[in-house]
Amino acid sequence: MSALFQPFKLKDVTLRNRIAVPPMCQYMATDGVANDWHKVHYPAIARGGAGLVIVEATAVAPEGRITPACLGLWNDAQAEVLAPIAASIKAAGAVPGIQIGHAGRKASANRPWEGDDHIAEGDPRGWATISPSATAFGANLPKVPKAMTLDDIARVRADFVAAARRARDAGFEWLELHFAHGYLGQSFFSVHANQRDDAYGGSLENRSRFLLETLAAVREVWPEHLPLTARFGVIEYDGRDEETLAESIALARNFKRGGLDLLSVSVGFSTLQAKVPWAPAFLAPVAARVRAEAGLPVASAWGIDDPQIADGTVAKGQLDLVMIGRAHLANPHWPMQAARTLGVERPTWVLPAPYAHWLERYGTR
Ligand code: FNR
Ligand code: 536
Repeated sequence: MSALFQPFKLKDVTLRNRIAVPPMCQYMATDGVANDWHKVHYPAIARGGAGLVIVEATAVAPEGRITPACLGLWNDAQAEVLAPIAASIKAAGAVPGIQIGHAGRKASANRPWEGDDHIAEGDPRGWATISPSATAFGANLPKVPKAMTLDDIARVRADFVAAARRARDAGFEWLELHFAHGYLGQSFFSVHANQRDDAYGGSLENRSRFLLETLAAVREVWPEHLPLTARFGVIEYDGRDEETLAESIALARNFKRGGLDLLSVSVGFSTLQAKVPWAPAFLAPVAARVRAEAGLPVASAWGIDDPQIADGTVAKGQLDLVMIGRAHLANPHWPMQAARTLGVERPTWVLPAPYAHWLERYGTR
């Protein structure tokens, strides 16, 4: 029996299998509002059979967008358009999730196919960025952010809470806090971005503070019966990986104590000095270590597009959920095809009766 096609229960939510579509920015929104593209993209992918579909990084505040075309959830008009998208993912048989975040010093950028760099100074499309410290990421992202005041920190925490409340009311059943990829949450944790000398910088406890306080504040409004998760870069591949991993596992334990239900294990991307060992499923053993040592269910992604490899990560107990990103863009029916490849007998786990009935007779190949 395929491990990948076993259901997964977390809190009161049951996924039909272990395949999750990770958040993937579409860079197609206007003023943070979703449109017809998002209305076709998300249900189309959900229709392919994944258990969970997480809507792309959605900014909790205007200055937290990566690009001017990113989604937002800082006003009710944005939530109003996301509600039917959540419903459509659910109608297609997947659990609707959303990732909320703040891009910090990596915000105010051009779309990947329009340069992938910071919007030039003086261009009215850009805006001032904020980060724990006034240190730029560098290279294509040279803009120097403003170091956040304690008021800024309190305000962004409140923005996360307001966005979580809107996500809840819009019908999302799975919330992911974006604390990864060199954006704001990751930047508080990372010594590459955080040089503060107050309660939010320095020691591991202080560098964890923004993330744990934000989790605690969101936990207050996110329903107890629904999964509250985070994506976090546990490793930078910057040469001090054992130290970073030990700190990350300590943070993961605190996340668990703070009511987090699952950690999506990713890479920090906080420094240009990183040497990421790209290879199929290279992060799975790292995620497995976090899973074992922190005692939290984990999801992970990166370079998993082979059904056997995906199945193996679950069968070996490395991952609870396998995130299949770019392969879903190439083939929205990746899960259906994977089921066939892995010899899963009846595809009815994904097919609603009007399809299943006819395919039983017509054959599915
Ligand atoms: C991403 N990724 C990403 N990650 C995240 O946490 N939030 C996001 O909004 C995005 N956006 C995004 C857009 C696009 C176009 C890509 C390709 C990637 C990272 C993504 O979730 C995933 O981790 C990676 O793509 C690696 O998985 P795959 O693609 O190798 O399966
Ligand atoms: C993956 N990406 C993550 C994004 C958007 C763009 C691409 C996100 O989390 N919103 C990535 C991040 C850093 C380096 C390489 C790839």
